[in-house]
Amino acid sequence: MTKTEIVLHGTGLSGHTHRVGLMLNALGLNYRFVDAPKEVRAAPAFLALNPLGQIPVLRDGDLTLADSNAILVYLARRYAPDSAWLPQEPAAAARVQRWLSIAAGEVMHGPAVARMIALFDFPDDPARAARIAARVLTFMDGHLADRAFLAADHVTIADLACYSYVAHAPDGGVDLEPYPAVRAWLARIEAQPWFQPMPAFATAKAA
Ligand SMILES: N[C@@H](CCC(=O)N[C@@H](CS)C(=O)NCC(=O)O)C(=O)O
Repeated sequence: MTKTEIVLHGTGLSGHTHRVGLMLNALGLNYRFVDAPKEVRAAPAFLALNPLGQIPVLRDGDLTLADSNAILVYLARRYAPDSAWLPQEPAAAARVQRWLSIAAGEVMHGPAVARMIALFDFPDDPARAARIAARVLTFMDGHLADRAFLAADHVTIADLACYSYVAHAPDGGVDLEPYPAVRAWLARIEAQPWFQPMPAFATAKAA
């Protein structure tokens, strides 16, 4: 890679990768996508980038950064420092951080794990994932009943962090029908000019 190139290592069916791809699109940044399925992630070259063996990994010149939410924070601060993607004001920043934590906690262990079990034979408890999904979606639906976006009155990295696995909850058998405010929020994200969908389950089963 060249000194100035941005490279995103991920897979087309990874929601963690998708949120980073959305942010790169939103910021208008050119990048090269490198496919990193299971066997690539287990190889020494990839483990040198992220010893946890997880995607996504972002490389930006000399910087190598793992963890999707950490990457969102980096991109917002590095390429849009005065923008609303990640506010500076303490309470507003904390509201964004709360949803990054929910993305890594309840959204991961609920809808994301339900999808991983259904699509990739991930060894986990489907009933537990369904329970956590119902809990977080009920909370999100109430929260979004009188709000357009999760952490502010405009899109922030909190929305990107939560979008992909909530939108693809039905892949894991989690019905979004009971959550109208969540569905309206998904539609608002999908209406953004930088939005690109994550490939649907039908396209492959290889993440
Ligand atoms: N906290 C990490 C989690 C990333 C993650 O779980 N990635 C999955 C693919 S979507 C992965 O690489 N799993 C392989 C593994 O954990 O061994 C992040 O937000 O980037």
